[in-house]
Amino acid sequence: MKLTRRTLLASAMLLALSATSSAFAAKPLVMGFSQVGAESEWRTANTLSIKEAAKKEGVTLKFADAQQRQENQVKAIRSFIAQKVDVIAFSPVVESGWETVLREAKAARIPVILTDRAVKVADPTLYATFIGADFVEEGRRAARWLVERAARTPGRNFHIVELQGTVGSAPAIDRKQGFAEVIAGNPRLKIIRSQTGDFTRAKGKEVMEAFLKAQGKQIDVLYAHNDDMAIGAIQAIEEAGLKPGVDILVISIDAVKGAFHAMLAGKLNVTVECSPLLGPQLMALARDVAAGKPVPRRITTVEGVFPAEVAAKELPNRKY
Ligand code: GYE
Repeated sequence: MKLTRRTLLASAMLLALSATSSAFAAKPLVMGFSQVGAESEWRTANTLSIKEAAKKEGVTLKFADAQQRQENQVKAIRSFIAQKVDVIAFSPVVESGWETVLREAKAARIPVILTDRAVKVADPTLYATFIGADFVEEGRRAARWLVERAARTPGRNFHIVELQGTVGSAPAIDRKQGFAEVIAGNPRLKIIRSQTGDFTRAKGKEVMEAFLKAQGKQIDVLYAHNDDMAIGAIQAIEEAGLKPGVDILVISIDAVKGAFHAMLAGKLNVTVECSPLLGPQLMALARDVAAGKPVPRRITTVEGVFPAEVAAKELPNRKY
């Protein structure tokens, strides 16, 4: 073949074309994600955010729901390792007991990203990064609202009952700690009962019923580690013939739409925000981690506090 300018140009174009198409044909990133469960409105929004972001970013997502059980998460992670996924991400139901399976992922050279909840491990190289909220600060914010509220009625004592999240989970441990830290300085604020409601409405209601039976009219404040438990407890308070939000102040965390509706009905006094919309950031991080790029060790989500007074104005802006 005679090499004319034309044939040269045509073959150059062909080459360029095959280069781009092979780039397009590049294997999509495969992520194994082990989710805690479907225990709350927050979790539903979180799952949706992850699934939508994966779709949008062309990430092949292998999604497993652990139904709030650590052993199911360990099984899921082992199966992701066996399937040789590119990245493993998970939201650990509890903080401890992850060393063995994380070492297995490391041995298989599969990077791990923690989302939402943290783990306690001695070896920091067992995961690449953690993206989620500062739960201790959320607990502090909840308590600060109460401290301000109590300042309006000098001399009055506030007996608090606490509905804790899942035993051993990072948000339950940290939200308890942050709240306790702030009320410690105020002798008028005292926790008289504290028990887990496992982050669900049903359990929140059940435990609140028990609190009301045991403590009756002595309860001034309910502090719930999430909105769903608060919403369940609100029902129990009403069934006991009391007015939630008035006879018993109700404070919770997450700021899901259900909490805004409860605030508009005058039954919830304040909710501290915890954003479940981690999907887009997670996918971006996964690409970087899989490409061996350096990423920050900890990415903290930015959040606010919504007292009932701003509920009507804020509700139309809420995305979850
Ligand atoms: O607050 C709760 C959910 O880990 C931050 O888990 C999350 C918590 C959230 O069940 O509603």
